[in-house]
Amino acid sequence: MSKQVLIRGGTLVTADHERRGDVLIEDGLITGVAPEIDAPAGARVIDAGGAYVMPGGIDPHTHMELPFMGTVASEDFFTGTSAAAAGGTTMAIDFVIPSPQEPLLDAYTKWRGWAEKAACDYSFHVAVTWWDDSVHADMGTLTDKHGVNSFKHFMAYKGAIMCDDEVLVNSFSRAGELGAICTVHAENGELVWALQQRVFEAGISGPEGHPLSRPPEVEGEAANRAIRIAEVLGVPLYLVHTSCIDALEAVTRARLEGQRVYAEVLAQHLVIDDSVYRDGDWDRAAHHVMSPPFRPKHHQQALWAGLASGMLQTTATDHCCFCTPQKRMGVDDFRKIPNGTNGIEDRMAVLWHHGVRSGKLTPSEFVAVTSSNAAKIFNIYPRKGSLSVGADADIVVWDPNKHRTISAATHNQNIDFSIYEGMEVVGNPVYTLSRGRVVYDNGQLNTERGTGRYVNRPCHAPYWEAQQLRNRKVGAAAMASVVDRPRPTPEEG
Ligand code: URQ
Ligand code: ZN
Ligand code: ZN
Repeated sequence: MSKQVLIRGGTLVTADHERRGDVLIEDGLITGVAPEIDAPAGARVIDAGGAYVMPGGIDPHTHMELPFMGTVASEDFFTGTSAAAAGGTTMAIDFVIPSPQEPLLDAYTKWRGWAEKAACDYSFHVAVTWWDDSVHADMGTLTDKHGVNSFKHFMAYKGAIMCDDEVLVNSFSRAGELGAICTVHAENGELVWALQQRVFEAGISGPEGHPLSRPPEVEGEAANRAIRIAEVLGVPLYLVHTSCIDALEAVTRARLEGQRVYAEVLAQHLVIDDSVYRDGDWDRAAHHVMSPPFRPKHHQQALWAGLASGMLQTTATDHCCFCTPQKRMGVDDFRKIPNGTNGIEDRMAVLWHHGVRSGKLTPSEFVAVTSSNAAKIFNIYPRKGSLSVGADADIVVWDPNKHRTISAATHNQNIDFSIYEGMEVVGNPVYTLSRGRVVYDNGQLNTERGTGRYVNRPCHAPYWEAQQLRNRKVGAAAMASVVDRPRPTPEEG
């Protein structure tokens, strides 16, 4: 297979601008970007006339083969990264999720083993699900030796992987020392637990009970709490799957005050609403059981505005697949339905169709929110998320007029349903390249087990020192206001 590829005659789109041009790829890297490049002898030439040439998508939130709620997600690292390629995504940032008391390094090693079968590049956020001195130490080893620069915290899932405030404060502080970023699943797990009991005891056992136990206020409270804890500790924060106005308001307030808060929205929360829980079909409603749940439709307009305005910086899928028989584990009790949906193959097309074709996003903004912003936040730009010379040749050739009707009957995801079943999307990939390999070739999936590589993500040390400096100033000013405060005389009382 040729080690050289020339992508010719397309419109090159980066997060900054669009221009006509050619891209030359050699040995997995971009070696030339120019208005016109002559094809080297023996190079494969891809005609991109009439198409967009963009950085491959980066999905910063996936869960391949996750052991969760008594079962294991049906999508593994090979099938999931293959489906990603079919949809124009060339990198997934997945999650190592240690069980409480499980050493972080043991869990990390386990997940690295699972991911060796991947067909596109990948990396890992590492979840902090418990705390003691060994966790403190392992976080340091993971940043220093294993290229981890982000630590996840689940504020929901009481009795399983939920963090209380003590863990949040310890872990956020440690991440701050290391120059790593903290990410959170922001739902108040105590409220969810209490509401689940009340809904179930009121006689509601079906999937329609799921959203009733996790209203937007439950997400808004946790989002604001995480933001405030990060503010006081002076650490950057990233909220995953921001699904509602309540959480978006907390993010917006913080960002407008200059706090370094990033936020992600899932493609599905932008286009699917909570009516899916009420259409009477148990399986279909259970297919949509994920957390945070799908929301009343009016939240979508705010999320699109958040994305267009820059208050939300990234899009993801939270791809965490459980087939219908697995969902039926909760047939008598919605609290037992494994939480998660598909989406890695559809994110880019859903965002193009509903975002770019509707005028909400420009092609450059599309590239920013599907690839470049995630690369910048998680410190792998411009190696990933760009069309720069020297970058990995992770590229998607995008036909803005290619039609597809999304269906489980034709998708590549290893799951027996699709939350987007029947959705018509115009704008789809024609070619996807993963470090120069044509892994999706005009409709033909050409992925190979094990060709994906683990991507090290260095910490943001330089920017972090500035944050610490600010924090020390804030701290010193606060102390001064207490220590130097004029003391009332005994007479004044
Ligand atoms: O909460 C998550 O992000 C994981 C466990 C996937 N499931 C979900 O419902 N979002
Ligand atoms: Zn989550
Ligand atoms: Zn998740």
